Amino acid sequence: MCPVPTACGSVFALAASLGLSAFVHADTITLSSVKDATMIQDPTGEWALGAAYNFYAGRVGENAGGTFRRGLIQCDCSSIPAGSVITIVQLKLNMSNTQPGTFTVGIHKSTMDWGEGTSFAFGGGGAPATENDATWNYRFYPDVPWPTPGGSFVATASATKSIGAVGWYTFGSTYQLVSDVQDWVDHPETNMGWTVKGNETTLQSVKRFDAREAGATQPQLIVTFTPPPSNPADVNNDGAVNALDLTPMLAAWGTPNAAADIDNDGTVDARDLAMILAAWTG
Ligand SMILES: [Ca+2]
Ligand SMILES: [Ca+2]
Ligand SMILES: [Ca+2]
Repeated sequence: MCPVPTACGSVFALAASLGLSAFVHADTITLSSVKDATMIQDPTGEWALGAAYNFYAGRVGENAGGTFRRGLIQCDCSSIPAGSVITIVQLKLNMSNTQPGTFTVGIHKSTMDWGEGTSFAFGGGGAPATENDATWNYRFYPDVPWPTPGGSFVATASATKSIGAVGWYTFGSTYQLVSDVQDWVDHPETNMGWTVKGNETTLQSVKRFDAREAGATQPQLIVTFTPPPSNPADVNNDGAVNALDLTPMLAAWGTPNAAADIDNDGTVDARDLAMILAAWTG
């Protein structure tokens, strides 16, 4: 409760004139995967699952050679406004097929870009790799190999989860998952997604997860963030204060239009126009 209402009103008006938001609010959005794939361990890196309904993480059984699978997943964070502060990050994956057994699966920040081709198979053995598929040996088949077969990622997982029976699993929020997404919002060119690494010791530890191609059960990245404070003089809210803001202001001249009433005094007039000119960014 404000003891002196007029003083508080002035503070709010001042805050508005300085471009400060009177209320800090958080937004939450759910992003889906924009590409996902499986690195299937084989000596030549010829097998892939770029367009499959699933990706895999862990070690397959002896009959399948006891080899490893590692998932790759990337979400597009560009709908989070630049300058936002990320506060909560959760990655939800639907694990849809498994042998009995509970194993730890880790989400590791990928450090190099990779591709998703059109290879398709129902099983974890994969199909012959197509152009730009990520495979065990290539980040873009058949021309660009990984420096080390099996992908490039941060050794320490950003989040881990103990995964047993089929169902939805939520990774995070952890400090490192938040840090990964903050980094991608601040430097979008560094977003290479995550490598999903399962247990690589025990036979038949492999877990099958639904990829973006699965539709409703595809990965979900849930991000809560505080957007940067908006500038009240930016009437059309496009990030700049310029002539484009004058048009809606003049159209609202003499009215109580909230967007164009920059000093919040109940009418759109010359004082609001002066504030636009003072905040002009071009
Ligand atoms: Ca895919
Ligand atoms: Ca504007
Ligand atoms: Ca006004």
